[in-house]
Amino acid sequence: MRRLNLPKVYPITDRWLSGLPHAEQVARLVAGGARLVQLREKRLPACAFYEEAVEAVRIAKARQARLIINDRADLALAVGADGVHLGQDDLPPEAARRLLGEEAIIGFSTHNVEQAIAAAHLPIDYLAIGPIFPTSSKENPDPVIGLDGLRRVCASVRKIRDLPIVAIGGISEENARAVIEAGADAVAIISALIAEAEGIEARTRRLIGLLKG
Ligand code: 3NM
Repeated sequence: MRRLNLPKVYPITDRWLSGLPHAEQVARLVAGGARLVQLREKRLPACAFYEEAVEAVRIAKARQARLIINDRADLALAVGADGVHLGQDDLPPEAARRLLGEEAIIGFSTHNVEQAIAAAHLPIDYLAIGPIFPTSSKENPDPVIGLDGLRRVCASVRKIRDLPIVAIGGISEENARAVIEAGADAVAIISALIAEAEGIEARTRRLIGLLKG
């Protein structure tokens, strides 16, 4: 399987936190330089999320950015997104792969070393691990694993396979460099980028600049 080339900064949208439609968040994130964005929606009915996702895909494609849909392989397929990000309780990655095909990006959430080791054997393009730090953007988050937990996950997974690793949970301008130095290929971020509608573009550009090189 090819190795996905992940940009270091992987923003995730949140309509309720930002107060903005997903497409508008994507427009601002991409204007700030984001090359890969995930749409995450836990509350809107599928028909409403579908409409927003169609528009978000249009905006991302126009700027050559890639778009991933959280949880829903069916929606990813329906809107022509670049891939899907699956949780432990979603459609299994093998099934999503059958639906979306070899070219799709499939990401998978893990929350401890055991889950990460199991995930390394799945047909996925990147593995997410978290929460690294405390987060208030997710309901019922798993226990925080810290930078030491992240290092352990990176070491264990890479013994099995050269799989890109995305760190998530409580990552900000203050700690993002330490997360990359601990072994993550990328940082996935909600609140530090989009919790305030004002300044999304500038914060994205600043974080990308901080992690350059
Ligand atoms: N997943 P913020 S933590 C969506 O542990 C999500 O898998 C997590 O938001 C996991 O950047 C999390 O605001 C929330 O902390 C990330």
